[in-house]
This record gives sequence, C-alpha cells and structure tokens, in this order.
Amino acid sequence: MGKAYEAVLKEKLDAANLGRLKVLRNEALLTFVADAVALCDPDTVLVCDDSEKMVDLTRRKAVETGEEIPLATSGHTVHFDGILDQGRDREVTKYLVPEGESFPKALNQVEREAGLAEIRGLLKGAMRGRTMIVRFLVLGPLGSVFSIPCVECTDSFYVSHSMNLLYRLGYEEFKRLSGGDFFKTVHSSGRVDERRISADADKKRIYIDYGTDTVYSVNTQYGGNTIGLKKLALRLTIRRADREGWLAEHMFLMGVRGPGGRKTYFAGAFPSACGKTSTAMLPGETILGDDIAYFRVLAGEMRAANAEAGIFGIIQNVNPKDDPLIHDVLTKPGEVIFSNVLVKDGRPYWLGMGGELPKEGENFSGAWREGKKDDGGKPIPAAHKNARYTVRLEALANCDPELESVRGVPLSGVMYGGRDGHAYVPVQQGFDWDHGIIAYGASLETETTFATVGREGVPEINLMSIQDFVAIPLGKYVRNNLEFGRKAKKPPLVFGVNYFLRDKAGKFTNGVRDKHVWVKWMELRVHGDVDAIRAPTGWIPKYEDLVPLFREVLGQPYSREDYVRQFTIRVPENLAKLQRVERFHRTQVADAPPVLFEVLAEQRRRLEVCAAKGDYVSPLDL
Ligand code: SPV
Ligand code: MN
Repeated sequence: MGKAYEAVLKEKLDAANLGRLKVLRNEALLTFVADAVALCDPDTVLVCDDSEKMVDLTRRKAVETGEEIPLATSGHTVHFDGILDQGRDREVTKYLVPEGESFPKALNQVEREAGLAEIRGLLKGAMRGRTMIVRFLVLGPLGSVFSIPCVECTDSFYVSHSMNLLYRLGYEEFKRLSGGDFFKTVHSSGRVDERRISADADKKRIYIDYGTDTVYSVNTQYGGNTIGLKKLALRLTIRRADREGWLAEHMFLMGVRGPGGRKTYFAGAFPSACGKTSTAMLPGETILGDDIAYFRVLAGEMRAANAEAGIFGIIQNVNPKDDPLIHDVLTKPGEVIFSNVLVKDGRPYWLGMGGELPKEGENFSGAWREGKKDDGGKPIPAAHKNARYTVRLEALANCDPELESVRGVPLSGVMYGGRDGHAYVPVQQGFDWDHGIIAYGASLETETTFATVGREGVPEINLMSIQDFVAIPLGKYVRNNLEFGRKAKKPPLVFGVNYFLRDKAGKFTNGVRDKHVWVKWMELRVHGDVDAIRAPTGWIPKYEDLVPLFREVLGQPYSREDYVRQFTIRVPENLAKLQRVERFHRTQVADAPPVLFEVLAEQRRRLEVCAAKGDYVSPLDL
C-alpha cells in the first residue's frame, strides 16, 4: 500500500480483514476506514463481506455482547435503548456547515470546523476495548440506477444486525464500484452501562457533514440515530437527488389490486401517527416499502423503488385484528429484533397489543414494575410508545415481488395524508400534478396529539412529511417536485387523504378500516373507471361509487348520511387552513415558488364561490 493509511490499518487489522478491505481497490474507502480506526481506536476491526457466515456472526455477536437478549420464540431478540435515547433526537442532530456557505436557516446546524472538532473529540478513543465493525450496504435495489453504496463503521453489533435486516448487503457492489461516491457513517455507542446501553446521553451528538457525505453519531444507540442509512442518509440523498434531477421521498410504496387482478402502485407520505404504516400494510394489497422511496423518470415513465429492504416499525397498537400481517411476523419464529418493549419470561409486550400487560418485567428503564417512576417523578410506562420491531420486508406474506426490481415499479398515484380534524375531506384527487403537490403535499398538516382533556390538537405543517430532512431550501424542494412531474409523459395522480376528520361533537367521521375503501377508489380513478365530483379542494368520490366499494372491501353498507357527513365541504375551516398554509410559506419558506401562491389563491377563489351556497355544502349540491 505504501500510503498514509497503511500503518493504521496494518496495526489493527489481521491479514484476512485487511485482505477483504484491500481487494475493493478503493482509495477513498481505505482512507475513510483508516481515519475512523485512528480516531476511535478499536482493539480490533471486523470487515464484513456479504457471506452468510458474516451475517450470522454479527447476529450472534449482538447477543454475545449483551446488546440483544434472545427471547423465547426462535429468532426473536430484544434490544433496549437508554431512557433518554428513545427516538430521533432533533436537538442534537446538526448539519456541519462550512463558514460562509448558505444553508437553510430553519435547519439545525453548527459551523463545520467547530462541529467536527466537537464530534471527533467525542469519538476519540471511543472504541477502545471493542471491535469496529465495517459494513457495506446499498440503498435501493442492487445493481440499479437507484443504488447508492454506503459504508458504516460502528462498534454496535445491534446496529450491524439491524442493517442485515433493513438493507441490501453491498460488499459485492463495492467490488464492482470503480471510484464513485458513497455515503459514510461512523458510529460509536460511547461509554456504556452494565446493560451495554449508552450511558452519556448528555453527550449524544449526530452530525451530518454533507460536503463529504459523512455522518458522525456518538453516545446513542436508537436506530434512527445510529443506522446511518435511515434518515441521516435521506438528508444526503435529498441533496444528491437535487443535483441529479430525481426525488428521494419519505414515503411508503404499495401495490393496490384492482378489477381483473391488475395491480397499481402508489406511494404515500404521512407524518408520524397519521396512518402511514397501516395504509402500506393493508391486507390483500402488497407492500413494497414503508418509509423511504426513490423516484426516477425512466424512458418517460415515473418509476419508484424502496431505498430499504426491511421495516423499522412502531409496534404500539399492533394487534391481530387491525394488523394481521405484521402481527403474524411478530409472533412466529423468524428473525425479529424488538426494541424497547416490555419483556417478561422471554415474551415481548407492547402498548395497545390487546389484553392485559404484565405488571412487572424488564424494559428500557431496567427492572420495571407498575408504578415505577423516572427521575422527574413521572410514571414509566410498561413499554415505550416508540418501541419498535425490525424485520425484513420479505418476512411479510404480502411483500411485493418487485422489491428488488432494478427499474423499480411504475408509479400511478401519490397520496399525502395528514391529521386534520376540521377541514379536508377523507379522500380527494388533485386537479393536476401541481395542484396535488401544492394543496396536499406542501399543505400537509398534522395536529399535535395532546392527551390533556379539552385541549384540541394544534395544527402544525410538516411539508410532504419530510420537512426535518430537507437539506436544501424548502422552496427548491417544492419546485423540484413540481418540475419532476413535468418530466413524466403521464405523471401519477396526486391524492390527499385525511383519516381524522371529526364531526361537530368531536367524533371521527370514519371507521379505522375506511382507508381501504379510499385506496381502492384511487385505484379506480387511475384507470378512469369511476367519475368524480369537482369540489373546491379537489375531485371527490360519488356516493354511488363508494357504496359497492364499502360492500366489497369491508362487507358493510354505506349510508348517504355518512357520505354527506364525510364529504361536506367545510368552507370556513378550509379558508382557515389556506391561511395557515400561506402564512407558513410566506414566513418560513424564503424561496417558495410563485406558482404555490397562485394555486392556493385559486383554491381560495373556488371556496369563496362555493360559499354562495353556504358555509357547509353537501357533496350532493356540488
Ligand atoms: C420516523 O420517525 O419517521 C421513522 C423512524 O421512520 S426513524 O428511523 O427513527 O426515523
Ligand atoms: Mn419515517
């Protein structure tokens, strides 16, 4: 080798591990790994290839080190994160911005040199006494235009094990890679306690050096903070997609069955707790992805692929009735990592699983019994609300067969779903791509869910449900979406859904399962099989088209009263929503495209015209 990195690598890597690294013939990679080794100072380095032996080794080591504990069911393990490490941490996740460079002000950031010095200081010597695991993975299907190679150096076998389930193994891809860019992550759990849990939560930092496509993460283990390929890479991907003219979205992908056995693909963006996973997993349909989708126009057609190959899903409320498919995976033998659930006698328990939970067991706080309080005197729940499961998508009986398709799948529809108790109807279709992107995507609101009695949800905009990750100016991101639609010969239809519309008494106007009917209606719209009514906010379903769908999909009748209650246009509430959305874009989005305000202004005019018929206009009167 004879290069600067040679001495470092030779000191820590044995011949076999060094050989696996050198055969990749990638200077940038060797430099990156050597830098991580020199910085973190592990005792040994394990360079993983894609062999079953390696995959099995990281799986076994996760248990041997104590980061995961085997459960009674074969293949099941549990991992606990610290009490202050139960979710993505916005506060300490920052972009490293070089001095003098313009970067969106709304995003959490730190001057690059100062930030690098801080996080590298925290990583210095952090892996002493441990093994550094070097993992090669790929975002998107292997060997495709969607593929993005990634390397992660971590001292957590739990993180390494999780990546086996969530991504495509990429060692062979790196062999094929001659030069080319790749994403890099260095992660260390930092100091750990006797349960192998990160102990210095106050020193938790996740910094994104977007100029070098490198992520640094330390003193944390929660998947969303440590698995570089998840939301951290999404931030880098959005920048890359911006440069290259495609889109990286925070969306699920699903196949919806239509008449004659046809299958139509949809993508969907929902802020958390707005029905994203339950839509993606509707029984009878196929699931292609639950979190991150890439869109490209190939030969004039919009195509989509899942960046991931597994699910890091919220387990709260998963029950056999509403979520039969995933419930099946979580209760049968097979590879599942549970995190932050309650464990009693080798069995996992979570909130909302149905039935009584044990009164004691082990959870993220250690030994737990009902009534246990945290340092602030607040009761610790049996399991965390953000407790999760990690599984391969293929474990699901309805995993779509096109998951690994190198050209992705043709995308026919995009849906945006918020939590809106007051204004938007349960389902509607944008008048065109621009209207859908603007009136549904860029207007996506979710209500904060306060448990406090009498306190109503405060609407908060989460633009396309991706706002946290948009590492380019927000207005540019909206513009990219608008322009992207123009590149396709036939852009997908855009739908807005809202599963949370309430009546005057505050009751939900819809049942939990009604979403399946809306999805089937969208499928029919894509193929022009049903007509629709032109409402001020979009095309809405006709009553007579929904009746057979309710009967066929849910086996239940659908009354005209329900239809009128759900699809009445609420003019004042819609005007108020428009005002909030406009204010957001005027004040928070410096470079909002002018067309956005035009489309919103047209929507206002349509609502004002409609107001001649009254404040609340029945769909039967439109
Ligand atoms: C989300 O919070 O949107 C997730 C989980 O999908 S995380 O990996 O934490 O981002
Ligand atoms: Mn997500």
